[in-house]
Amino acid sequence: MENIEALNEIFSRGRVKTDQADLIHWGTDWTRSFEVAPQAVVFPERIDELVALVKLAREHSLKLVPSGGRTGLSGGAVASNDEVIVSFDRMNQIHAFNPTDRIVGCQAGVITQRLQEYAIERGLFYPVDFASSGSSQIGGNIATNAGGIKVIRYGLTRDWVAGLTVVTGTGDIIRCNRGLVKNATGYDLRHLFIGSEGTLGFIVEAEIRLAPGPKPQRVMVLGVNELDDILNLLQCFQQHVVLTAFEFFSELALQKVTEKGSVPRPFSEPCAFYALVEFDADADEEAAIAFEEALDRNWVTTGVISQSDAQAAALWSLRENISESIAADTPYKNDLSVRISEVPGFLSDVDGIVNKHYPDLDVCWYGHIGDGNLHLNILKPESLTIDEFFERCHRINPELFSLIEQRGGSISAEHGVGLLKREFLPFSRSDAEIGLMRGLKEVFDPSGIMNPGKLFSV
Ligand code: 2HG
Ligand code: ZN
Repeated sequence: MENIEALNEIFSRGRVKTDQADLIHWGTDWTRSFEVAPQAVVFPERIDELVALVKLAREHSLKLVPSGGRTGLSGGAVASNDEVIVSFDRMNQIHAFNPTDRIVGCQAGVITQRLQEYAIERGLFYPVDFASSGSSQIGGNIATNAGGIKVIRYGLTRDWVAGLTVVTGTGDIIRCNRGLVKNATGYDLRHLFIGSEGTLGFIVEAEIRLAPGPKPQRVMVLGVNELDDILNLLQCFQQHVVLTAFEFFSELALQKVTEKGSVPRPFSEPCAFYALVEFDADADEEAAIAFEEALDRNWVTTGVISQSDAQAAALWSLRENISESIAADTPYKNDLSVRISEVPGFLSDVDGIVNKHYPDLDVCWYGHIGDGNLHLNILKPESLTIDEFFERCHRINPELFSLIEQRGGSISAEHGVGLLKREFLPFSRSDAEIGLMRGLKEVFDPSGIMNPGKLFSV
């Protein structure tokens, strides 16, 4: 009660919520599988309020969970232990744009899609894109270094962050890099905060660089019968065309999307896998050559090419709607990555594990395979409870993650570690690295108030 009164003093005008429905709403993300038990949600509008909140939290041992669009898939924004959730919903302004620098200044709560539209209105492009861009917030994207569907050409969120303003767990406000292209003045703290999952402080504002407006795009969906051929196809296309995207998905993933009725199959012939390829429309001829070559080598069996933006969008829906279409199956999510050159061996490793451990379960394969990133979703059968099912998947993880470790890969390519993957972090980071990460946390957040329990256990 005392805490709530103190919070009400900082966040006047009803910006503290404690109703159970609000706690559940703001205290969870798209994982939906963790217990949610925060004590309050607050809605800052200014940086000085966050500084005051950090001070209060340090004095009263309050734990703070930064919260954006809550579209995360690893429990990074879940509040399950009496925390105060700090929602950025009211810090959602774009406040600066400089066409010479091509930099937008915005608050952390700006919705990703709004930033994309803002760029397009100025003839420019914010190229980080994914299915949840209509509700995810830029601060959350930065906190997980979000990737998405155009990484093969444009890179990750990290590549577009030119400056960051953060409030650390010590209550200091720091402005990192300030939009500079060149800045050789020692440690670039901006990059520590990118991907830090809210464990070092609050990302409150960002300076985001924009790309030149893209050329019109063309999309192909191709049928592939063998897993191995997906990589052959990637190389074949890359020899002829600069790709904007190279995605893949399995027949089960396609069935899950088309069952919902809003998009038809790309062609009637069912294939084991499908590749979605996107490139500049003026490279049509080169793409046709790549397609012919792939047909000759039996790497593809059939394909379609978009003839309009509407068709391109429909083909994209086949890939982008997968995550939502399988949500009702309570999937256990794996977000794995290896170097591109390791992908063929890695896919066969994963295939072995799936056949050995999940012969009785539906396994949905898809992902950004052009970046070496596989989203392997195991679907929960009705016969198992969520706990039984997750326990079974967790038991198999060490074997799967050992293979990732041997190939020098990552147990979380783009979704983050959060609560879901924290016990498996040592498969991707050495003891020495984790020790240093903990040391950095101690420096930026000596009282342990910032998103405790995420990334590593406390
Ligand atoms: C995607 O690529 C998202 O669609 C979600 O990263 C992946 O649901 C998933 O596992
Ligand atoms: Zn993804």
